[in-house]
Amino acid sequence: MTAEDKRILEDFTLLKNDKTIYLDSAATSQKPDSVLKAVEEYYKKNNANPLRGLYDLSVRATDDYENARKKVAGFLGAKSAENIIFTRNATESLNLIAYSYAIGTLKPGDEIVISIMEHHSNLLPWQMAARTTGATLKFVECNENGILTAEDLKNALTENTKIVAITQVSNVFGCENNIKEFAALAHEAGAVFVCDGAQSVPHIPVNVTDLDVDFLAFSGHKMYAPMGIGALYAKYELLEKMQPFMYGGEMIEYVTRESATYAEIPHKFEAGTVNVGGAVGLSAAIDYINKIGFDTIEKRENELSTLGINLLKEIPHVHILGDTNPLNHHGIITFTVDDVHPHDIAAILDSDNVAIRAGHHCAQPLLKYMGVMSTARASFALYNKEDDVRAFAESVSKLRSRMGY
Ligand code: 7TS
Repeated sequence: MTAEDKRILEDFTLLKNDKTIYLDSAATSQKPDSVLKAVEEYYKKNNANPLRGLYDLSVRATDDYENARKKVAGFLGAKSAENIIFTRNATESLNLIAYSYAIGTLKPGDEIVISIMEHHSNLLPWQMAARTTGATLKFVECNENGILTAEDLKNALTENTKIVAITQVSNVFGCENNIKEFAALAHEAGAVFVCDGAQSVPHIPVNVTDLDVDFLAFSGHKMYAPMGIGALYAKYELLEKMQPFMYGGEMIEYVTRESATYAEIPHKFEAGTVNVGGAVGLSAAIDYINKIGFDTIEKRENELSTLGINLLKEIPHVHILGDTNPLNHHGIITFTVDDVHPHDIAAILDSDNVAIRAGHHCAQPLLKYMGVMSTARASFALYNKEDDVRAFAESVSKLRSRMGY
């Protein structure tokens, strides 16, 4: 363990104390103590129902919540805090776009274009929107290494394309799509561009203004924040056209028996009592990322991906999905082993305390397209170290013999 490994591990009590070699950060990350402390401090010092109270404690809770919104806006390079809507997670953010934007704007004959590598959360909302409006859902396919080209996207776009929704980093391949170029193509075709940032925002600097995306969805829990908090970035002129997603308290201005006027953007899209503790935790997670710096995060994750891929390549009967370039994996290695079911891979690795994911990774159409039913996936974050990757590869190397081959 290097001095830097040790220093970073000090920040994560669970990892320091637990025997688990945690390689499932694409599912959810572990949380640094600074995030846990910020949430605890909020509940110990400032907890009240925000946004409606006229007393000091509620004003403090409101300030915590709105400061977290400003922090997210700054982190993503958004023009204003009004561009940020707090949600539970990326899934809710994507559903918000589908319900509040897509359903209100799409007509029969319109087209929604997504890629074959989308997580179900960036697929099912569009299936629903297409079903509801009579629009058509179209897929752009990637090559066998998970590469999606601008040319492929361009060929799928027509004058009927109204929404293009694509992930920035695939949760299966770990590869990064050229979102800036894709968004420009969508705009040329007269469509809005939705970016699923669930797997990118935790790992690379993402600037929504530079990328010129219309919407970006992400989850806090994959980026060192608590579960139950996420956000949607949206351009203001689009938010102005959108209907509320959910209706009830906190999102209204004035209510009569028959009708209501709604609160200003962004509160119009945040019905019910909001998750202040989560927002405070997300804000602390952003502070933590900024303190470490994306340079360090990317460097460590790239080193771990490179080591993992190089070690796995040496093991007979192991097949790695995705780009042959380890630098295009963003801490994700998805693989299969001949004759061993991914669930057995995960169970055997677990007996060596190595925690990985096995299954379809909520990307069933992609796995079908790739001709596999199920795969195993190791995913790394800042707190992983070379020893973790070596233990993982060692365990994988013994899999087949332990299965009796
Ligand atoms: N989009 C992508 C690209 C994802 O990887 C995930 C979650 C989501 C959206 C949904 O995020 P949520 O926080 O709303 O659930 N991906 C995974 C995964 O790969 N393993 O577990 C969850």
